[in-house]
Amino acid sequence: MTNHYIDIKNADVILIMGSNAAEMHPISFKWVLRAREERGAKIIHVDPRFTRTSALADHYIALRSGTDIAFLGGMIKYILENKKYFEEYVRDYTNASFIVDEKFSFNDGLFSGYDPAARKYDKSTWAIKVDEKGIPQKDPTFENPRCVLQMLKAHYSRYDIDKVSSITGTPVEDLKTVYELYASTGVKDKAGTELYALGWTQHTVGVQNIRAMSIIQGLLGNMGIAGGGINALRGEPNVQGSTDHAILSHILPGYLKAPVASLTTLEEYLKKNTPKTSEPQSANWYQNTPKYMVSLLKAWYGDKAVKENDFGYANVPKLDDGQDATVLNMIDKMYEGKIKGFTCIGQDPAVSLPNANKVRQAFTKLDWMVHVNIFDNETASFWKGPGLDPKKVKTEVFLLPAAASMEKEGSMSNSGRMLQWKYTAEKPPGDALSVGDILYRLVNKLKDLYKKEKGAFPDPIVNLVWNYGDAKGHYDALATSKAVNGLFLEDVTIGDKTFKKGQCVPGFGNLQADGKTSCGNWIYSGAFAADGTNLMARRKKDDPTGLGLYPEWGWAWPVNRRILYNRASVDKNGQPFDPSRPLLKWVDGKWVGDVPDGPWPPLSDKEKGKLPFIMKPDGVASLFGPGLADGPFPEHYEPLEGPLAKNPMSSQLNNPAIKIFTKECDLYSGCDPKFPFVCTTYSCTEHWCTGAETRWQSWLTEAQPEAYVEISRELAELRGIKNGERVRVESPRGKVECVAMVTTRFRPFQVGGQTIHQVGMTFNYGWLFPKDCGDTANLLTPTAGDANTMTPEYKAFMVNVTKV
Ligand SMILES: Nc1nc2c(c(=O)[nH]1)N[C@H]1C(S)=C(S)[C@@H](COP(=O)(O)OP(=O)(O)OC[C@H]3O[C@@H](n4cnc5c(=O)[nH]c(N)nc54)[C@H](O)[C@@H]3O)O[C@H]1N2
Ligand SMILES: Nc1nc2c(c(=O)[nH]1)N[C@H]1C(S)=C(S)[C@@H](COP(=O)(O)OP(=O)(O)OC[C@H]3O[C@@H](n4cnc5c(=O)[nH]c(N)nc54)[C@H](O)[C@@H]3O)O[C@H]1N2
Ligand SMILES: [Mo]
Repeated sequence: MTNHYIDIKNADVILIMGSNAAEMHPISFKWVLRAREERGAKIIHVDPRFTRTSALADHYIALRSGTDIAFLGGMIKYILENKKYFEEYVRDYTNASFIVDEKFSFNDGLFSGYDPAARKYDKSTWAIKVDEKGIPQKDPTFENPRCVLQMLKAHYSRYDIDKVSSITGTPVEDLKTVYELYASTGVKDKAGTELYALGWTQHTVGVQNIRAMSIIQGLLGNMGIAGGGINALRGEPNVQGSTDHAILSHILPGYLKAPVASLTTLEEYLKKNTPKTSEPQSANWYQNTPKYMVSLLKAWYGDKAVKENDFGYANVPKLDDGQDATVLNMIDKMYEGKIKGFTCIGQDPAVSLPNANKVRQAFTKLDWMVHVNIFDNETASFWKGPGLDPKKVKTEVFLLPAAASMEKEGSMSNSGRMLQWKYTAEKPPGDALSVGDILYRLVNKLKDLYKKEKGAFPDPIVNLVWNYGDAKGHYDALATSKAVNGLFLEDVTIGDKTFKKGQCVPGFGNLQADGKTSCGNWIYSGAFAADGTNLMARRKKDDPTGLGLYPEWGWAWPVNRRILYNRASVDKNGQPFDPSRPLLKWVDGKWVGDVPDGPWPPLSDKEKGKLPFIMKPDGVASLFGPGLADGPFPEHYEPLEGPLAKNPMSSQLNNPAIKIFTKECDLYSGCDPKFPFVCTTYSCTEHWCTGAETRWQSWLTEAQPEAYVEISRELAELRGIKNGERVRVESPRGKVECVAMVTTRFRPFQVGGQTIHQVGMTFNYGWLFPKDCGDTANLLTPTAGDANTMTPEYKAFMVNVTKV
């Protein structure tokens, strides 16, 4: 979230699109309702299915799965053509006035630079024109037809409301309602927020869904303000923490880029990954990358990391150039037999990953699997699953009993980037250990082994700092957190302050690029005060701004800033655009309110003032965003499997930049009459994700006992299916037998003159337990992912539904 949970109460219009917030994120929804109670906020829910979120919204608006860019493209057109945008903000704080390079073009669904053989773009023409000093050329009058605002207008002029309606299946009147209501926040004294989750991310155009909304929020001046922002409601407990700490293959902790093989020295890595700017008033925060990277290497390799050996950079595993090591590719390689061992901690991928038949087959190619869990599940027991003969599966599985979350101490990071310290409530049962303890012991064993046997390249293991144990040899969460926060390795004087060796680094502004500090994750630096006080454990309820920032409750990254980009909430003189919601204010030479996004004075100070979007090299929000794999402007493409044979927007049916998998089990139906219905998947209130945790609870399985498919009354009639009857749901990749839930929650869509039916299933069930509860919807879903992140397209694919 750019903002945080409590801040939702400050919004005037709340657009929930891509999430079932009431059922999946009840904490966020409490503040949604508070906004309506306290300030009369309007709530809009845009979702193909009517849910408990819809039931409490002022406007429930239906759209066909996978058509959000068309919906939002129409909104961008509406905002631009009716001049609903916040002009001052757009001119000064976004790249709307920047001039786009002449070589950039867009034609019939393709941006310039497309290579059809590689299914990739050469992005060199997606550029802003710069002057001889390297500063972006601008036209603040917006008259130049090549300025971003005009290019945006031209691109979205194609998204007229009738066409949008014929793609999304949303009635024109409903589109108008949303466009008018949401665009009403493009003024100084109104704030609009957006809440999304998987309804947006789980598509082959997932990132561009979010980009489309970022453009809208930029145009309306809704970024960096109280009650605004783009707010990803994160899923698993601490999934925010897991991404911050890089439990992902393309980044290092704190979102530093993962090194690739061709960058063989630290100097090359830093040169490639430290952005430069010529914009005089840009803070270009990532210019500090060397301080963060060197401090990270010091945290990992300690005394063994010295300038002479590149601070141990050679020890860091490297991706091959261009390699994508995300999960769909990992399973694909496993399926090929190229991966021998698999460590699976707190997951049930046999149920949660797409094309589950492929995943389960892939597991049979492994020599071993280590599974760390609090229960057995379909992954740990895959070898005795449906269709497999245990005698023929060679994989050896080790199931290690883990402590559950309430049985261990540590920090949890919520969606609002807030870290809260929690304590052990109960000892783990039997031999169960926390995952921290398991990893701590495992690496110690590995170190012993490498010390003894050496091996081809022992340094990364042998030299790793691994002092995370307490006196009794147990994993110590507090000591680990301090290492993450960062420590002074020598006495260091910064400005008028001297820090002693061994003290905690009180914020990333103090990190050094010369090896005098260590820090396991720069964005978490400051979670401890210099004297070692754990700020994540704070529980003070003061709220000086009245906006719900509660600055002394827990600690939020970065540097306890509660709302990102908050310098965009003030004008060039540092005065709040909306004095009734003053998030930040420049008073007598200092900032009052939230922790400002950088200490500098307001922008009107031509010498020291900085632009508000400090993480961007040019200091402003990107309406033209050249960084993504699939285009600088979001464009509507149909899902990889959709009901239309032709994309009404262009000749490109699907996102041209996605990877197509080609194993024999990677079957795609295209627009095939054998699979006529759109299917989407989701979770339910009563279960958690795969259900591997919740299906063991008798009261939850009583409430939601077995797999079901939700179908509309119209479809039920068409297929002669009655509520409660058993049906077969089938895709080219598999089938699931389950109960039909005939409901008005789904309604057919009118799309391009045809009636399109959509159905929905949860992915909460597996064959293991309870007996005969059915199996996962992921037996149906395709191995297909977003062009940028590879997040699977779980939310839109094609099926058939027949009575058993
Ligand atoms: N009770 C409970 N709570 C949970 C979870 C759980 O399993 N159970 N899971 C947690 C996790 S890990 C996560 S990631 C979050 C997920 O949180 P959400 O993303 O809110 O959860 P989903 O159930 O996937 O619901 C997403 C909604 O998107 C809709 N949708 C489908 N396709 C589209 C589309 O193309 N466009 C739009 N606009 N909407 C679409 C679906 O109908 C559904 O209502 O929830 C978390 N909270
Ligand atoms: N079709 C479809 N598929 C989806 C989605 C969808 O919307 N549709 N959503 C996707 C999303 S957003 C997510 S997050 C994934 C979730 O997919 P998974 O992460 O595979 O599923 P979970 O059910 O959350 O698995 C949690 C496992 O962790 C175990 N566990 C619980 N607590 C602890 C603990 O303290 N320690 C350890 N070691 N183990 C523990 C549980 O017993 C369970 O086996 O599914 C994805 N798959
Ligand atoms: Mo999730």
